[in-house]
Amino acid sequence: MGDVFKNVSKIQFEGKGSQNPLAFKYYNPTEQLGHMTMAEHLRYSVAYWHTFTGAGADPFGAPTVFRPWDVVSNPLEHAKARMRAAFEFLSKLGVEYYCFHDRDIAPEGDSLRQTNKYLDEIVTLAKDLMAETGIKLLWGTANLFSHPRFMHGASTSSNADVLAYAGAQVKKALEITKELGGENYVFWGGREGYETLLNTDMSLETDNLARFLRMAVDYAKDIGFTGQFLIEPKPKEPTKHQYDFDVATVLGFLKNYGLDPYFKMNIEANHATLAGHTFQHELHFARVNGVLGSVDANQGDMLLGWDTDQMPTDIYSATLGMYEILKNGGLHSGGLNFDAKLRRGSFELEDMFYGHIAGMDAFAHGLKVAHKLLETRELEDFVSKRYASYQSGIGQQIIQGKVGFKELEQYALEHDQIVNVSGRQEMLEAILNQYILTV
Ligand code: XLS
Ligand code: NI
Ligand code: NI
Repeated sequence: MGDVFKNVSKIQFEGKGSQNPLAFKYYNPTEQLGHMTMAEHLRYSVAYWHTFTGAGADPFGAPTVFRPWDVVSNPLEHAKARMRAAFEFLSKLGVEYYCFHDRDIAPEGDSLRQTNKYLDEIVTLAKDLMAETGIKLLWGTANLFSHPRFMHGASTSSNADVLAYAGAQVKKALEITKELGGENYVFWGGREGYETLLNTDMSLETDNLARFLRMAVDYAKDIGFTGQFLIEPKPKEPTKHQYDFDVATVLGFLKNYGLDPYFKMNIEANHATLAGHTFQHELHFARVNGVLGSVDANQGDMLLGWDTDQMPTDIYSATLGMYEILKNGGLHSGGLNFDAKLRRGSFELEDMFYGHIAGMDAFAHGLKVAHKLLETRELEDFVSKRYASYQSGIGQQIIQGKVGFKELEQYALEHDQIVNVSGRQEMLEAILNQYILTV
Protein backbone atom coordinates (compact mmCIF):
# COMPACT_ATOMS: atom_id res chain seq x y z
CA MET A 1 0.00 0.00 0.00
CA GLY A 2 1.01 3.62 -0.46
CA ASP A 3 2.03 6.18 2.14
CA VAL A 4 0.78 9.27 0.41
CA PHE A 5 -1.87 10.43 2.89
CA LYS A 6 0.51 10.76 5.81
CA ASN A 7 -1.41 13.59 7.46
CA VAL A 8 -4.67 11.67 7.64
CA SER A 9 -5.37 8.69 9.86
CA LYS A 10 -8.35 6.37 9.55
CA ILE A 11 -11.56 8.41 9.49
CA GLN A 12 -13.63 7.78 12.61
CA PHE A 13 -17.27 8.27 13.50
CA GLU A 14 -17.48 11.10 16.03
CA GLY A 15 -21.20 11.84 15.91
CA LYS A 16 -23.40 14.86 15.36
CA GLY A 17 -21.61 17.18 17.77
CA SER A 18 -18.18 16.79 16.19
CA GLN A 19 -16.49 19.79 14.59
CA ASN A 20 -13.73 17.69 13.06
CA PRO A 21 -13.91 17.89 9.24
CA LEU A 22 -12.01 14.60 9.03
CA ALA A 23 -14.64 12.65 10.99
CA PHE A 24 -18.08 11.20 10.22
CA LYS A 25 -21.04 12.88 11.89
CA TYR A 26 -23.73 10.42 10.71
CA TYR A 27 -21.97 7.49 9.03
CA ASN A 28 -21.35 4.95 11.73
CA PRO A 29 -20.54 1.76 9.80
CA THR A 30 -21.39 -0.68 12.60
CA GLU A 31 -24.64 1.00 13.70
CA GLN A 32 -27.56 -1.37 13.26
CA LEU A 33 -30.64 -0.22 11.36
CA GLY A 34 -33.22 -2.96 11.07
CA HIS A 35 -31.47 -6.22 10.29
CA MET A 36 -28.40 -4.62 8.68
CA THR A 37 -25.57 -2.33 9.65
CA MET A 38 -25.13 1.06 8.02
CA ALA A 39 -22.16 -0.28 6.05
CA GLU A 40 -24.29 -3.15 4.74
CA HIS A 41 -27.12 -0.83 3.74
CA LEU A 42 -24.96 1.75 2.03
CA ARG A 43 -22.20 -0.29 0.33
CA TYR A 44 -20.16 2.80 -0.50
CA SER A 45 -17.77 2.78 -3.41
CA VAL A 46 -15.19 5.24 -4.76
CA ALA A 47 -15.01 5.94 -8.52
CA TYR A 48 -11.44 5.41 -9.66
CA TRP A 49 -11.71 7.77 -12.64
CA HIS A 50 -12.70 10.90 -10.74
CA THR A 51 -10.82 10.40 -7.53
CA PHE A 52 -7.54 8.89 -8.67
CA THR A 53 -7.19 9.38 -12.43
CA GLY A 54 -8.99 12.71 -12.99
CA ALA A 55 -6.84 15.79 -12.70
CA GLY A 56 -9.20 18.75 -12.87
CA ALA A 57 -8.93 19.60 -16.58
CA ASP A 58 -11.98 21.21 -18.20
CA PRO A 59 -12.66 22.49 -21.75
CA PHE A 60 -11.17 25.85 -20.77
CA GLY A 61 -8.08 24.86 -18.87
CA ALA A 62 -5.31 22.48 -17.95
CA PRO A 63 -5.32 20.08 -14.99
CA THR A 64 -5.12 21.75 -11.60
CA VAL A 65 -4.32 18.61 -9.66
CA PHE A 66 -0.84 17.19 -9.27
CA ARG A 67 -0.83 14.17 -6.97
CA PRO A 68 2.24 12.72 -5.24
CA TRP A 69 2.12 9.69 -7.57
CA ASP A 70 2.28 11.95 -10.63
CA VAL A 71 6.07 12.33 -10.19
CA VAL A 72 6.45 8.85 -11.68
CA SER A 73 6.89 9.27 -15.45
CA ASN A 74 6.87 5.69 -16.80
CA PRO A 75 3.15 5.12 -17.61
CA LEU A 76 2.90 1.62 -16.14
CA GLU A 77 4.86 2.51 -12.99
CA HIS A 78 2.72 5.63 -12.67
CA ALA A 79 -0.43 3.50 -12.79
CA LYS A 80 0.99 1.22 -10.09
CA ALA A 81 1.94 4.10 -7.80
CA ARG A 82 -1.54 5.54 -8.25
CA MET A 83 -3.13 2.22 -7.40
CA ARG A 84 -1.13 1.83 -4.19
CA ALA A 85 -2.25 5.31 -3.18
CA ALA A 86 -5.85 4.46 -4.12
CA PHE A 87 -5.93 1.53 -1.71
CA GLU A 88 -4.37 3.62 1.04
CA PHE A 89 -7.12 6.22 0.50
CA LEU A 90 -9.92 3.63 0.45
CA SER A 91 -8.64 2.03 3.65
CA LYS A 92 -8.34 5.32 5.49
CA LEU A 93 -11.78 6.44 4.34
CA GLY A 94 -13.26 3.09 5.36
CA VAL A 95 -15.04 2.42 2.05
CA GLU A 96 -15.33 -1.24 1.11
CA TYR A 97 -15.73 -0.96 -2.65
CA TYR A 98 -14.30 0.72 -5.71
CA CYS A 99 -15.26 0.87 -9.40
CA PHE A 100 -13.14 1.37 -12.49
CA HIS A 101 -13.01 1.62 -16.27
CA ASP A 102 -10.24 -0.48 -17.82
CA ARG A 103 -8.40 2.66 -18.95
CA ASP A 104 -8.53 4.36 -15.53
CA ILE A 105 -6.36 1.74 -13.92
CA ALA A 106 -3.87 0.99 -16.72
CA PRO A 107 -2.46 3.00 -19.65
CA GLU A 108 -3.04 2.30 -23.34
CA GLY A 109 -0.09 0.76 -25.14
CA ASP A 110 0.85 1.00 -28.82
CA SER A 111 -1.40 -1.93 -29.69
CA LEU A 112 -4.41 -3.66 -28.16
CA ARG A 113 -2.13 -6.59 -27.31
CA GLN A 114 0.22 -4.27 -25.42
CA THR A 115 -2.67 -2.52 -23.67
CA ASN A 116 -4.03 -5.88 -22.49
CA LYS A 117 -0.59 -6.77 -21.12
CA TYR A 118 -0.47 -3.56 -19.10
CA LEU A 119 -3.94 -4.31 -17.80
CA ASP A 120 -2.89 -7.81 -16.71
CA GLU A 121 0.03 -6.40 -14.75
CA ILE A 122 -2.17 -3.88 -12.98
CA VAL A 123 -4.82 -6.49 -12.24
CA THR A 124 -2.18 -8.62 -10.51
CA LEU A 125 -1.32 -5.64 -8.29
CA ALA A 126 -5.02 -4.91 -7.68
CA LYS A 127 -5.56 -8.50 -6.59
CA ASP A 128 -2.73 -8.26 -4.05
CA LEU A 129 -3.95 -4.94 -2.68
CA MET A 130 -7.53 -6.21 -2.45
CA ALA A 131 -6.37 -9.26 -0.51
CA GLU A 132 -4.27 -7.07 1.78
CA THR A 133 -7.03 -4.55 2.55
CA GLY A 134 -10.26 -6.55 2.12
CA ILE A 135 -11.52 -3.92 -0.34
CA LYS A 136 -13.80 -5.31 -3.06
CA LEU A 137 -14.74 -4.45 -6.63
CA LEU A 138 -18.32 -3.22 -6.95
CA TRP A 139 -18.17 -3.08 -10.73
CA GLY A 140 -15.91 -2.90 -13.69
CA THR A 141 -16.55 -1.31 -17.06
CA ALA A 142 -14.79 -0.50 -20.33
CA ASN A 143 -14.01 3.03 -21.45
CA LEU A 144 -15.49 3.07 -24.96
CA PHE A 145 -15.62 6.85 -25.27
CA SER A 146 -12.30 8.66 -24.60
CA HIS A 147 -10.10 7.43 -27.45
CA PRO A 148 -10.54 9.15 -30.86
CA ARG A 149 -11.36 5.77 -32.45
CA PHE A 150 -14.79 6.08 -30.80
CA MET A 151 -15.61 9.37 -32.52
CA HIS A 152 -18.67 7.80 -34.24
CA GLY A 153 -19.62 5.54 -31.34
CA ALA A 154 -18.48 2.14 -30.09
CA SER A 155 -21.10 -0.60 -30.52
CA THR A 156 -23.16 1.94 -32.50
CA SER A 157 -20.29 3.14 -34.68
CA SER A 158 -20.79 3.44 -38.44
CA ASN A 159 -17.43 1.64 -38.71
CA ALA A 160 -17.63 -2.14 -38.11
CA ASP A 161 -13.92 -2.27 -37.17
CA VAL A 162 -14.71 -0.04 -34.21
CA LEU A 163 -17.54 -2.32 -33.07
CA ALA A 164 -15.10 -5.23 -33.25
CA TYR A 165 -12.50 -3.31 -31.23
CA ALA A 166 -15.13 -2.41 -28.62
CA GLY A 167 -16.13 -6.08 -28.41
CA ALA A 168 -12.52 -7.09 -27.78
CA GLN A 169 -12.28 -4.44 -25.09
CA VAL A 170 -15.47 -5.50 -23.28
CA LYS A 171 -14.37 -9.15 -23.51
CA LYS A 172 -11.17 -8.27 -21.67
CA ALA A 173 -12.95 -6.00 -19.20
CA LEU A 174 -15.37 -8.83 -18.35
CA GLU A 175 -12.47 -11.20 -17.80
CA ILE A 176 -10.67 -8.88 -15.41
CA THR A 177 -13.90 -7.95 -13.59
CA LYS A 178 -14.48 -11.65 -13.04
CA GLU A 179 -10.90 -12.21 -11.96
CA LEU A 180 -11.19 -9.45 -9.36
CA GLY A 181 -14.49 -10.80 -8.06
CA GLY A 182 -16.49 -7.81 -9.39
CA GLU A 183 -20.11 -8.01 -8.23
CA ASN A 184 -21.53 -6.19 -11.27
CA TYR A 185 -20.53 -5.04 -14.75
CA VAL A 186 -21.71 -1.65 -16.07
CA PHE A 187 -22.48 -0.37 -19.55
CA TRP A 188 -22.57 3.37 -19.89
CA GLY A 189 -22.73 4.20 -23.59
CA GLY A 190 -20.71 7.38 -23.69
CA ARG A 191 -20.67 7.66 -27.48
CA GLU A 192 -23.73 5.50 -28.12
CA GLY A 193 -26.04 8.11 -29.55
CA TYR A 194 -26.03 10.57 -32.39
CA GLU A 195 -25.31 14.18 -33.30
CA THR A 196 -27.49 14.48 -36.41
CA LEU A 197 -29.99 12.18 -38.11
CA LEU A 198 -28.73 13.49 -41.46
CA ASN A 199 -25.86 10.97 -41.28
CA THR A 200 -27.33 8.32 -38.96
CA ASP A 201 -28.94 4.93 -39.51
CA MET A 202 -30.67 4.77 -36.14
CA SER A 203 -32.29 1.44 -36.82
CA LEU A 204 -28.97 -0.29 -37.58
CA GLU A 205 -27.23 1.43 -34.66
CA THR A 206 -29.79 0.38 -32.07
CA ASP A 207 -29.93 -3.16 -33.49
CA ASN A 208 -26.14 -3.30 -33.16
CA LEU A 209 -26.28 -2.02 -29.60
CA ALA A 210 -28.63 -4.91 -28.79
CA ARG A 211 -26.41 -7.42 -30.65
CA PHE A 212 -23.43 -6.16 -28.66
CA LEU A 213 -25.21 -6.53 -25.31
CA ARG A 214 -26.30 -10.03 -26.31
CA MET A 215 -22.65 -10.92 -27.05
CA ALA A 216 -21.71 -9.68 -23.56
CA VAL A 217 -24.42 -11.85 -21.97
CA ASP A 218 -23.25 -14.86 -23.98
CA TYR A 219 -19.59 -14.31 -23.14
CA ALA A 220 -20.34 -13.90 -19.43
CA LYS A 221 -22.01 -17.31 -19.60
CA ASP A 222 -18.98 -18.77 -21.41
CA ILE A 223 -16.53 -17.65 -18.75
CA GLY A 224 -18.84 -18.14 -15.77
CA PHE A 225 -19.14 -14.48 -14.80
CA THR A 226 -22.20 -14.36 -12.55
CA GLY A 227 -22.14 -10.66 -11.60
CA GLN A 228 -25.15 -8.48 -12.39
CA PHE A 229 -25.14 -6.60 -15.72
CA LEU A 230 -26.15 -2.96 -15.33
CA ILE A 231 -26.98 -0.22 -17.81
CA GLU A 232 -26.46 3.38 -16.76
CA PRO A 233 -28.97 5.69 -18.48
CA LYS A 234 -28.03 9.23 -19.48
CA PRO A 235 -29.98 11.50 -21.84
CA LYS A 236 -27.23 13.63 -23.38
CA GLU A 237 -23.54 14.52 -23.13
CA PRO A 238 -21.34 13.64 -24.83
CA THR A 239 -23.73 12.99 -27.74
CA LYS A 240 -26.70 15.23 -28.36
CA HIS A 241 -29.04 12.29 -27.99
CA GLN A 242 -27.92 9.21 -26.05
CA TYR A 243 -29.77 5.99 -26.86
CA ASP A 244 -29.91 5.13 -23.12
CA PHE A 245 -31.90 8.28 -22.35
CA ASP A 246 -33.49 7.33 -19.03
CA VAL A 247 -34.68 4.25 -17.15
CA ALA A 248 -37.98 4.07 -19.06
CA THR A 249 -36.24 4.30 -22.44
CA VAL A 250 -33.68 1.65 -21.54
CA LEU A 251 -36.32 -0.69 -20.19
CA GLY A 252 -38.35 -0.34 -23.40
CA PHE A 253 -35.21 -1.00 -25.45
CA LEU A 254 -34.29 -4.09 -23.43
CA LYS A 255 -37.81 -5.50 -23.69
CA ASN A 256 -37.91 -4.80 -27.41
CA TYR A 257 -34.83 -6.97 -27.91
CA GLY A 258 -35.64 -9.63 -25.29
CA LEU A 259 -32.68 -8.54 -23.16
CA ASP A 260 -34.62 -7.48 -20.06
CA PRO A 261 -33.95 -10.65 -18.04
CA TYR A 262 -30.22 -9.94 -18.03
CA PHE A 263 -29.94 -6.27 -17.09
CA LYS A 264 -30.73 -3.93 -14.24
CA MET A 265 -30.06 -0.20 -13.98
CA ASN A 266 -27.23 1.79 -12.49
CA ILE A 267 -28.95 5.07 -11.70
CA GLU A 268 -26.93 8.27 -11.51
CA ALA A 269 -28.54 11.24 -9.78
CA ASN A 270 -27.06 13.83 -12.16
CA HIS A 271 -28.20 11.85 -15.20
CA ALA A 272 -31.73 11.75 -13.79
CA THR A 273 -31.88 15.53 -13.51
CA LEU A 274 -30.41 15.96 -17.01
CA ALA A 275 -33.31 13.83 -18.27
CA GLY A 276 -35.78 16.17 -16.57
CA HIS A 277 -36.49 13.73 -13.75
CA THR A 278 -35.68 13.73 -10.08
CA PHE A 279 -33.23 11.18 -8.67
CA GLN A 280 -36.18 9.71 -6.77
CA HIS A 281 -38.25 9.35 -9.94
CA GLU A 282 -35.58 7.25 -11.66
CA LEU A 283 -35.06 5.06 -8.59
CA HIS A 284 -38.80 4.67 -8.09
CA PHE A 285 -39.51 3.80 -11.72
CA ALA A 286 -36.69 1.24 -11.70
CA ARG A 287 -37.83 -0.19 -8.38
CA VAL A 288 -41.47 -0.72 -9.31
CA ASN A 289 -40.30 -2.42 -12.51
CA GLY A 290 -37.84 -4.68 -10.69
CA VAL A 291 -34.67 -3.26 -12.25
CA LEU A 292 -33.12 -1.09 -9.53
CA GLY A 293 -29.57 -2.43 -9.45
CA SER A 294 -27.06 0.15 -8.28
CA VAL A 295 -26.52 3.88 -7.84
CA ASP A 296 -23.98 6.44 -8.99
CA ALA A 297 -24.29 8.81 -6.05
CA ASN A 298 -23.60 12.38 -7.08
CA GLN A 299 -25.56 15.54 -7.81
CA GLY A 300 -25.84 18.12 -10.55
CA ASP A 301 -26.36 21.84 -10.40
CA MET A 302 -29.93 22.88 -11.17
CA LEU A 303 -28.64 25.94 -13.03
CA LEU A 304 -26.31 24.01 -15.34
CA GLY A 305 -27.30 21.70 -18.17
CA TRP A 306 -24.47 19.21 -18.02
CA ASP A 307 -23.10 16.42 -15.86
CA THR A 308 -21.25 18.36 -13.17
CA ASP A 309 -20.78 15.18 -11.09
CA GLN A 310 -20.67 16.92 -7.73
CA MET A 311 -20.35 15.21 -4.39
CA PRO A 312 -23.89 14.44 -3.15
CA THR A 313 -24.49 16.77 -0.22
CA ASP A 314 -28.19 17.45 -0.75
CA ILE A 315 -29.78 15.70 2.22
CA TYR A 316 -33.32 16.03 0.83
CA SER A 317 -32.47 14.14 -2.33
CA ALA A 318 -30.34 11.62 -0.42
CA THR A 319 -33.27 10.95 1.93
CA LEU A 320 -35.73 10.31 -0.88
CA GLY A 321 -33.11 8.18 -2.63
CA MET A 322 -32.60 6.04 0.46
CA TYR A 323 -36.37 5.75 0.86
CA GLU A 324 -36.58 4.10 -2.56
CA ILE A 325 -33.54 1.92 -1.88
CA LEU A 326 -34.98 0.64 1.41
CA LYS A 327 -38.34 0.00 -0.25
CA ASN A 328 -36.39 -2.00 -2.84
CA GLY A 329 -35.15 -4.24 -0.05
CA GLY A 330 -31.68 -2.74 -0.50
CA LEU A 331 -29.35 -2.68 -3.49
CA HIS A 332 -28.40 -6.39 -3.29
CA SER A 333 -25.19 -6.71 -5.36
CA GLY A 334 -25.24 -2.95 -6.12
CA GLY A 335 -23.93 -0.09 -4.03
CA LEU A 336 -23.62 3.66 -3.71
CA ASN A 337 -20.73 4.60 -5.96
CA PHE A 338 -19.53 8.17 -5.64
CA ASP A 339 -19.33 8.99 -9.33
CA ALA A 340 -18.39 12.49 -8.25
CA LYS A 341 -15.43 14.75 -8.67
CA LEU A 342 -14.04 17.55 -6.59
CA ARG A 343 -14.40 21.03 -8.01
CA ARG A 344 -11.39 22.14 -10.05
CA GLY A 345 -10.31 24.49 -7.30
CA SER A 346 -10.41 21.79 -4.62
CA PHE A 347 -7.04 20.46 -5.67
CA GLU A 348 -5.42 19.51 -2.37
CA LEU A 349 -5.12 15.94 -1.07
CA GLU A 350 -7.35 16.56 1.97
CA ASP A 351 -10.19 17.61 -0.34
CA MET A 352 -10.47 13.97 -1.43
CA PHE A 353 -11.45 13.10 2.13
CA TYR A 354 -13.67 16.13 2.72
CA GLY A 355 -15.65 15.40 -0.44
CA HIS A 356 -16.29 11.75 0.31
CA ILE A 357 -17.02 12.33 3.99
CA ALA A 358 -19.65 14.91 2.97
CA GLY A 359 -21.30 12.44 0.59
CA MET A 360 -21.13 9.53 3.03
CA ASP A 361 -22.65 11.59 5.83
CA ALA A 362 -25.44 12.89 3.57
CA PHE A 363 -26.52 9.36 2.58
CA ALA A 364 -26.08 8.02 6.12
CA HIS A 365 -28.38 10.78 7.34
CA GLY A 366 -30.78 9.96 4.50
CA LEU A 367 -30.72 6.30 5.48
CA LYS A 368 -31.64 7.10 9.08
CA VAL A 369 -34.53 9.34 8.05
CA ALA A 370 -35.82 6.87 5.48
CA HIS A 371 -35.58 4.01 7.96
CA LYS A 372 -37.65 5.97 10.47
CA LEU A 373 -40.22 6.92 7.83
CA LEU A 374 -40.66 3.28 6.93
CA GLU A 375 -40.92 2.25 10.57
CA THR A 376 -43.77 4.65 11.29
CA ARG A 377 -45.24 4.04 7.81
CA GLU A 378 -46.54 7.59 7.85
CA LEU A 379 -46.10 8.15 4.09
CA GLU A 380 -46.93 4.59 3.11
CA ASP A 381 -50.18 4.60 5.09
CA PHE A 382 -51.18 7.87 3.47
CA VAL A 383 -50.58 6.48 -0.01
CA SER A 384 -52.47 3.25 0.58
CA LYS A 385 -55.40 5.17 2.04
CA ARG A 386 -55.35 7.46 -1.00
CA TYR A 387 -55.97 4.46 -3.27
CA ALA A 388 -58.44 2.68 -0.97
CA SER A 389 -61.20 2.94 -3.61
CA TYR A 390 -59.47 0.10 -5.48
CA GLN A 391 -59.83 -2.29 -2.56
CA SER A 392 -63.55 -2.86 -2.86
CA GLY A 393 -66.54 -2.28 -5.14
CA ILE A 394 -65.94 -1.06 -8.66
CA GLY A 395 -62.25 -0.35 -7.98
CA GLN A 396 -61.63 -3.94 -7.00
CA GLN A 397 -63.53 -5.16 -10.07
CA ILE A 398 -61.32 -2.97 -12.30
CA ILE A 399 -58.19 -4.45 -10.75
CA GLN A 400 -59.52 -7.98 -11.08
CA GLY A 401 -60.16 -7.36 -14.78
CA LYS A 402 -63.86 -8.15 -14.33
CA VAL A 403 -65.28 -5.06 -16.01
CA GLY A 404 -65.14 -3.32 -19.40
CA PHE A 405 -66.43 0.00 -20.70
CA LYS A 406 -70.04 -1.21 -20.72
CA GLU A 407 -69.97 -2.02 -16.99
CA LEU A 408 -68.07 1.22 -16.26
CA GLU A 409 -70.75 3.19 -18.05
CA GLN A 410 -73.50 1.46 -16.15
CA TYR A 411 -71.72 2.22 -12.86
CA ALA A 412 -70.94 5.85 -13.78
CA LEU A 413 -74.55 6.54 -14.76
CA GLU A 414 -75.57 5.53 -11.26
CA HIS A 415 -72.65 7.25 -9.49
CA ASP A 416 -72.08 10.53 -11.30
CA GLN A 417 -71.81 12.72 -8.17
CA ILE A 418 -68.04 12.35 -7.73
CA VAL A 419 -66.45 13.14 -4.35
CA ASN A 420 -62.67 13.75 -4.28
CA VAL A 421 -60.36 14.33 -1.30
CA SER A 422 -57.20 16.42 -0.99
CA GLY A 423 -53.80 15.04 -2.04
CA ARG A 424 -52.26 16.91 0.95
CA GLN A 425 -48.91 17.55 -0.76
CA GLU A 426 -47.88 20.44 1.51
CA MET A 427 -48.82 18.55 4.66
CA LEU A 428 -46.71 15.58 3.51
CA GLU A 429 -43.75 17.83 2.66
CA ALA A 430 -43.95 19.29 6.15
CA ILE A 431 -43.97 15.79 7.66
CA LEU A 432 -40.90 14.88 5.62
CA ASN A 433 -39.10 18.03 6.79
CA GLN A 434 -39.95 17.17 10.37
CA TYR A 435 -38.32 13.75 10.04
CA ILE A 436 -35.26 15.25 8.32
CA LEU A 437 -34.84 17.86 11.02
CA THR A 438 -35.19 15.53 13.97
CA VAL A 439 -32.83 12.69 13.00
C1 XLS B 1 -20.61 9.46 -17.23
C2 XLS B 1 -20.89 8.25 -16.49
C3 XLS B 1 -19.69 7.33 -16.29
C4 XLS B 1 -20.17 5.98 -15.89
C5 XLS B 1 -19.17 4.88 -16.10
O1 XLS B 1 -21.38 10.39 -17.25
O2 XLS B 1 -21.46 8.59 -15.27
O3 XLS B 1 -18.81 7.87 -15.39
O4 XLS B 1 -20.58 5.95 -14.57
O5 XLS B 1 -18.79 4.75 -17.40
NI1 NI C 1 -21.86 7.31 -13.70
NI1 NI D 1 -22.19 10.81 -15.20
